[in-house]
Amino acid sequence: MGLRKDFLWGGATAANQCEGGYNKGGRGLANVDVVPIGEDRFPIIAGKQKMFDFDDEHFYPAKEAIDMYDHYKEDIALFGEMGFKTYRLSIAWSRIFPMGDEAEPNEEGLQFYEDLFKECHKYGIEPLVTITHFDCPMHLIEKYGAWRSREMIGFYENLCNVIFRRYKGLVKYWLTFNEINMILHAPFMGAGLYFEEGENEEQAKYQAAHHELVASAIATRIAHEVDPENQVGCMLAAGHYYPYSCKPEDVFKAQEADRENYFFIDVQSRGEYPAYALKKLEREGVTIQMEDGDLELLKENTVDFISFSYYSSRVVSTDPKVNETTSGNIFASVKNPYLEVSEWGWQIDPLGLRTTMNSLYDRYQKPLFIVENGLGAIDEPDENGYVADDYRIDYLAAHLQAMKDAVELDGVDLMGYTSWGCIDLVSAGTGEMKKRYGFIYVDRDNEGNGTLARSKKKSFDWYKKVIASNGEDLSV
Ligand code: P53
Repeated sequence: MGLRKDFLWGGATAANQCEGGYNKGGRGLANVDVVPIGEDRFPIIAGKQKMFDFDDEHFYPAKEAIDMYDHYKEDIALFGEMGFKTYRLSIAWSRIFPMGDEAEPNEEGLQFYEDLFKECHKYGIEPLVTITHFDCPMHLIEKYGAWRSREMIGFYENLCNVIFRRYKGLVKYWLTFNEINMILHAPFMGAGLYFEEGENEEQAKYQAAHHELVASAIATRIAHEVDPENQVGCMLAAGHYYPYSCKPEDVFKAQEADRENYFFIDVQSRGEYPAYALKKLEREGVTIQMEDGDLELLKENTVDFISFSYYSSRVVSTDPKVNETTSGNIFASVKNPYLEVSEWGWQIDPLGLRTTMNSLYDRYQKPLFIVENGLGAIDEPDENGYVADDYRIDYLAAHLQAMKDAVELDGVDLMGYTSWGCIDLVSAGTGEMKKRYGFIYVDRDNEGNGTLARSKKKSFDWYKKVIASNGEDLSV
């Protein structure tokens, strides 16, 4: 028993949260560059407040981030030292196509990732590549309105054609859209959507979602054509919804809340729009414009595996008196009285991971891949940059135990586990550096001060031992 012999242990990052070098190597400007830290961040990522370029009043953490653009060799060496079998990263679209709609790609951007992938292979690390992790070239937003436009499908297809061919033999695991359901919760960050006054937001979001779903199916088709070795996954911001009580209305509301997110994966994995979604969209007056052939494309090009992020379970209630919600999370949730919360108010629920894995496996019966999980916490380094992060080890050990239970006791087929932010990076939700997830500490603060020096935390050696024992030894 136990985990697969070839279990893919590793860590995950996203280009915009770690690379920096926002204008290096011919890279173009993207939505993720212009989201600042501070109180305006949320309305901006939600598409309610317009920020299409830098201004002088704000600090934009993604511009330099942790400068992995210039440190990737050192960072990948540290991943290798921990024994990573895989490293999940994303490609910055605007490094490959700076505007997004050019005919020819930017060679310097292509070369950057080629070098990076080769560096991974030096250590026996298999890259797991997210094609878009929240990023969209600004030019595509300004000229076409981002994913609300059908033309985006063609631009994304060009990107896929280029990268699948160029990286054939170097990359075989691909994810099409990071947390595709984020389009509903943070539409500017998730899909470049900024809403004009009076626009029907639901209509725009679901139309954009349709374009992403078609683009994802096309990507899957091309990936398989270019190299039969390629395996493509979807990516869901997962987290099972619990009813606050056993009141039937609460139970039904929890099912509806789950379906709002499953909708995307139902299309990507089963290849068709689920009946409940069609009915709901019809009731809400949302009409999705489709073209001939879209439904066939979706049906014929479903994903090979189901990947997802898991940080927390969620709770819903129909009782207006139950209104205490958790803070600090894009996914609003009723507070669960049985759970502890992180310093950012995220509820900590290892068993919820097992429940979530079972729900996904029951529903799709395809291999699962946990591509994000972890604890965002404040670290206090000593003068050598060492952090005794037992709280992080506790969180991860409990989640890995729940993950193993899902595999060993429930029979879920699991390909791998990549913990989020294996090296400290910029938070997507808040733009902070202070919210750290890594095994590797990076000397940089919320204002951009610091030497960018990397140092190992206590969890570094712990995770190395976990990987060496293929998850058998979770002890400190
Ligand atoms: P941060 C919210 C809820 C679930 C997943 O989040 C989320 C978010 C965004 O805040 O996003 C994923 O950095 C995402 C990563 C992100 C990570 O969760 O806000 O894929 O880019 O960094 C953690 O703590």
